[in-house]
Amino acid sequence: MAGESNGSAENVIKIPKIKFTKLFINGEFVDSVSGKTFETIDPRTGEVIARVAQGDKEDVELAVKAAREAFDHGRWPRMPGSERGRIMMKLADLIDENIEELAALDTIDAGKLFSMGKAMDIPGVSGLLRYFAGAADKIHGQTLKMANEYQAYTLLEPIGVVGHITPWNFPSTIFFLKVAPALTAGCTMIVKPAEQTPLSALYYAHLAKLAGIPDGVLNVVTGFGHTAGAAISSHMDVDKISFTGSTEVGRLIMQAAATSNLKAVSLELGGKSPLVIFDDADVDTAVHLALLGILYNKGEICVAGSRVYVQEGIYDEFVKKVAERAKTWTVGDPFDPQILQGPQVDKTQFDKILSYIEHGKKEGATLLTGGKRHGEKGYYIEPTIFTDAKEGMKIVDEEIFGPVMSLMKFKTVEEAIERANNTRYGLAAGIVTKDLNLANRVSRSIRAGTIWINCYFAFDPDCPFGGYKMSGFGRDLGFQGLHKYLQVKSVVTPLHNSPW
Ligand code: TXE
Repeated sequence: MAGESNGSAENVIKIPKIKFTKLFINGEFVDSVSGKTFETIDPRTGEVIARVAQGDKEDVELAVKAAREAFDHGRWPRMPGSERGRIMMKLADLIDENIEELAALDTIDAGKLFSMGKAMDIPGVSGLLRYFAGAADKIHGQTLKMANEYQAYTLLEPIGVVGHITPWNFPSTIFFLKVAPALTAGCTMIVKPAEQTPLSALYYAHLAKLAGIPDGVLNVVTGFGHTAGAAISSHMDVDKISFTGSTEVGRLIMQAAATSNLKAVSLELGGKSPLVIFDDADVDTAVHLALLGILYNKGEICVAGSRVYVQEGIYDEFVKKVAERAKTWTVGDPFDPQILQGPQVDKTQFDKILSYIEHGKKEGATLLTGGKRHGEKGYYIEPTIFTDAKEGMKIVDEEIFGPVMSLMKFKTVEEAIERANNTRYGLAAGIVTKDLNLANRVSRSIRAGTIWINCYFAFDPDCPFGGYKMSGFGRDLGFQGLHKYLQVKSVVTPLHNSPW
């Protein structure tokens, strides 16, 4: 597999040789203590790409020790912010020099579109690094005029050793959503990437070393969640966990934090985001946003617009057009530039999605498009749209994390708001209307961390992102994303001789 080429004659893409498969601890690539490895699979074929070191508790122990030493005695937290920023800029440049190889790694590991990786994901992470690098020398506290003849200032200090536990749907983006601000803050860290997609994280560790990030600051322990992940979240010397993944595991992580050292926790969890389309919307635009909202990254995105509510006046036209457009949506090899949707990440996710589709049929929803696997090899699923869906059905209430849209009709604005909020999740929502007053009113009424009006998936390093309700708490991106890796120290001095 490694070193092969792929794609049409005029667009030949070199599948990268896999260079990094070991744990990265204290600036070195090392085998796991047990010597065990696990397979990472190419979802286009189900074949093994490489065997990767399987980190466990003992390896986490070594990584935490290295990170602790680097935090307690090392240069990184103590160097001027401008110097940290300079090194992060260098890392961003190195990423830009390796865009194709990094994008290809995420394509073979996660089934992501190579074209998107090259144009968006990988340039996005170097942009993210530059955004946070620019903030590294602008971390300020406050001066406080206290009563009673004292004054105080606050220092913003790095929170310490951070454990980042990341999922497989955006292996590069989520790695840097967490690592970039934590580096800016002066933290040291252990990253445990998802077992499905360990390859790009190890490559980033290599680039971090080349950029000059000191040994021990950034450690990557590949392995499974219930072993390596659990060892990080219950570790007494880890000061904070930043997690993106399922709500179920988010709960386990909070429990582990509570029963160990009460480490700080931030969680970005699942979603079941509504897209609400009003009668005055341009139907073609609405169809485009609805399809993008559910099919982008094959629906494996926590903010997927999986519940689409369309007002009754345009419902029939919308249904007709969305079905026509979905049938032209191309599914196939994610290296092919003509393809819009690659394979689901792995067999587990593939089976999970197909089983939700079966539930949808059994529960009385009507299949408008799709509904089965695409092709005979790999984990491809047809873009699937259900009509006659309603709350109470599993396909409407639960996160599917696949290319499956539930389409529902509504009459009034109040009904739309109530149904949009009828979920345990609160990550994002979309609104499509030309009426600004209506858009503003509805956006204030929906309990979700991000509201997109007449757009979808509009992210920016400066725009905070995170959940309400059971979609978690804490924000990635923006200054809020930085502040979760900082803690506040108040330093108090008397204005005159202290009475104490
Ligand atoms: O997630 P897990 P899975 C949702 C989505 C998906 C479902 C299951 O609905 O179908 O979750 O996916 C690590 N202690 N999301 O099973 O298990 C694990 O190794 C510590 C939404 O892959 O939550 C991986 O690194 N860590 C989501 C990470 O947690 C543990 C993205 C995520 O895996 C652990 C992914 C444990 N006990 C899935 N168990 C989003 N919010 O974008 C697992 N992990």
